[in-house]
Amino acid sequence: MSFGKMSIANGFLTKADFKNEYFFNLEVGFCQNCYMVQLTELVDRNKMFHDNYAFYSSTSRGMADHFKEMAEDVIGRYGLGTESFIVELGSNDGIMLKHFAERLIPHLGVEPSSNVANIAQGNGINTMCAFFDEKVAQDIVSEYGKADMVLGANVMCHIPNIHSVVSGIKLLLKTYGLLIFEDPYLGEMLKRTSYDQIYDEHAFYFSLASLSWLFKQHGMEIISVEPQNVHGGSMRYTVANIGEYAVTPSVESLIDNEKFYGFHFHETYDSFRDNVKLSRSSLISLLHKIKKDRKRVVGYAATSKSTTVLNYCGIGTDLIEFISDTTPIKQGKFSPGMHIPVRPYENFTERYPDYALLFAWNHMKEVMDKESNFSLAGGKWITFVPEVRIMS
Ligand code: DWN
Repeated sequence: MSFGKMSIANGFLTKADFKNEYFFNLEVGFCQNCYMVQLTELVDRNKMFHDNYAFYSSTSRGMADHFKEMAEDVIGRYGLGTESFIVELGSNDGIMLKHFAERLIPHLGVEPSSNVANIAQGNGINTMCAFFDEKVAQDIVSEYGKADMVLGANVMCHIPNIHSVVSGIKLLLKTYGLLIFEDPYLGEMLKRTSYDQIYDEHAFYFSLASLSWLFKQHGMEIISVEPQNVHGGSMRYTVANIGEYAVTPSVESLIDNEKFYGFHFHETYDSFRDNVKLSRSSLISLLHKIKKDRKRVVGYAATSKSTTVLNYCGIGTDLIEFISDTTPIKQGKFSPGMHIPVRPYENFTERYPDYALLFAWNHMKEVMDKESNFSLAGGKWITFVPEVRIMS
């Protein structure tokens, strides 16, 4: 399915940048051999991850809590301590690794965007600035030795050269070592029609079927799966060398579920495409109706996901006044492609709009908890996941 001409999801720009803005064709395909759903055109990684990367993991309170729980869970479950060595891929500003650092557990973050890597480093979290691959894995082994555990949250699906990454992880891990990672789950994206998960940074949309095939090529297998209630429905996978650990029943159960829901057939993706088109037309009609009624709409959170929605639906400043966001690096700039102004969060609270279009729908609870005054003032929320509606 094609979403047409698209900008870099986190490519927030100044007016001077407009004339040189980069576009690509955002399209996803499904492989009937390996069951992978993935982008068909990839953007050069240096255009996405660099010294000005606009996403700082620590912008959500809910995600900070989630990664604290994840760290505590793996430390407790696998008895990690000062003799262990763990590596996190795509460690961003150190939101998870800090919990290992606090317990003096030897660790290393590998993060390609230097601005966020520097924050982690400044907070005493051992971080190297690099795109992880087999060569980097070899360098880490030479300097630190093999790892007990490799972690990744919202990173594996970002890396197109996935075979080099898996080879690197295998090389880096001890024989009994574990890879534990989580990413948005394809099943949730299909169920919720959350097509906004599709953007340049997300090269893959993983299912258990596609990942099992992938890891098998490298002598590894998924030994457990655990659904996570973050980022619109994610899955946490634990992966080991084949035969080293017992495979838990969670794996068979999810395989059966994916078969039941037809993840192996292109018809499933055809239905998703139809649902996406319906979602687009409903959102456009709703916003036009609101505009006709002369009401104000402001976007809430300039998420990466919003770039897909705004460009695919052709929503510009004619329908949305501005987008409010808490990240300083985005404020004062314009949204990729549609060039909607991104303003500080305070611009939202100072003069509430009639409607707020919630781009951070994945943080719904956190947002609703802190925005009760908006509703009290008569403001209404618009969401588009799982369907377009004004929330009561
Ligand atoms: O995979 C990825 C996910 C995990 O994080 C990355 N490729 C990039 C990023 O995606 P995103 O930008 O869609 O993430 P979020 O967490 O849905 O949105 C973050 C943005 O929302 C930040 O710019 C901050 C903003 N925000 C806000 O303004 N007010 C977020 C919250 C919770 C808020 O209350």
